Amino acid sequence: MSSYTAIAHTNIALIKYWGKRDATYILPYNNSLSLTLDRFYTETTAQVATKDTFVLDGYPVSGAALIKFTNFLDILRQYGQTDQKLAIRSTNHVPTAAGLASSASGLAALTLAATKALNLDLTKPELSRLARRGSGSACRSIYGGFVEWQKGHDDSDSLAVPLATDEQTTLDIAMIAVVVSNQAKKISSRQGMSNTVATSPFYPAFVKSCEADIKAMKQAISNNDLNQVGAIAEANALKMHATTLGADPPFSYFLPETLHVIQVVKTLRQNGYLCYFTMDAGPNIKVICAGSQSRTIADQLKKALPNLDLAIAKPGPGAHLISH
Ligand code: 2P0
Repeated sequence: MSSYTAIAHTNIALIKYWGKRDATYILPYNNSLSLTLDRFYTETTAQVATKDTFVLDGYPVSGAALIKFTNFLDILRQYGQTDQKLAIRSTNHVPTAAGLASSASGLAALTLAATKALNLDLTKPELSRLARRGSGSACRSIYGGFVEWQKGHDDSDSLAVPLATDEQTTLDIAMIAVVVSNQAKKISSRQGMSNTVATSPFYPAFVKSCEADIKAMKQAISNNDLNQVGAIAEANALKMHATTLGADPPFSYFLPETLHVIQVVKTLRQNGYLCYFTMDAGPNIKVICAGSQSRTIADQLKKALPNLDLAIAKPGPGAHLISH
């Protein structure tokens, strides 16, 4: 029986997805916009089998995690009108010390490999819609470069669209992951966003501001204006994190060291280096800078933060098959 191996790369949002208006179908409140990265990816192999099995990073998955996984396969099977079971092996090529989540690359690679093994030949928009059902941000990892997740009206049109048709960006951009902690976070992004939507009075203001931020970000990207891209992304991330302080009970993903790294980025900026930061549902910082300056800026960061791990990433490709 043929097996199919797919690769999908992780993505980091410049305009954040933070909240679902429909948790079953994973429909977001606002459009989000991300950059797919070359450095971090998931490789997943799928093959028809007598029962569903899932081996993640060399270890068989069982219990609640296996049920979550088979529930997602059921969505793919329902779409393809098939009841075939699948054996899946998945490996995350995200350095363990990178402190980056792998759900976006993981679910995107799984969607492509599994649908191929189920004998479905889907278009990218179809793959994006289905990947979204596994994890919202995964719909963006179907494409490379800059990608917008359009919130849509319902399941049929909530999907990602690349900003450039060839998925290439002319903007010279890189992201440097600065690892403050690689411990699993106490509040998952799924739980964190759901508490925020339900209780934070700041949440509607965040959603409203994302509309303007998306527009301004698209303009900045098409103008190749990295300064604007960084400034808008940094402000949008801080607005997202501000919503968590208004939640009941309040929470924050910041650690003391997070603020220290932010201060270092701001000082570098004052010293003439073009760099901004963004952060997701965890304490780590991603520094946005020009690709051509990324080594210099990483050296400066390392000088100021000698104990923290850094990893430089550039724009990466969309999900693709590597063998079958
Ligand atoms: C993002 N995050 O836009 C935002 C910013 C975290 C902070 O997408 O519940 O793992 O599976 O849809 O996609 C992380 O959320 O959440 C995320 P689910 P997901 O990248």
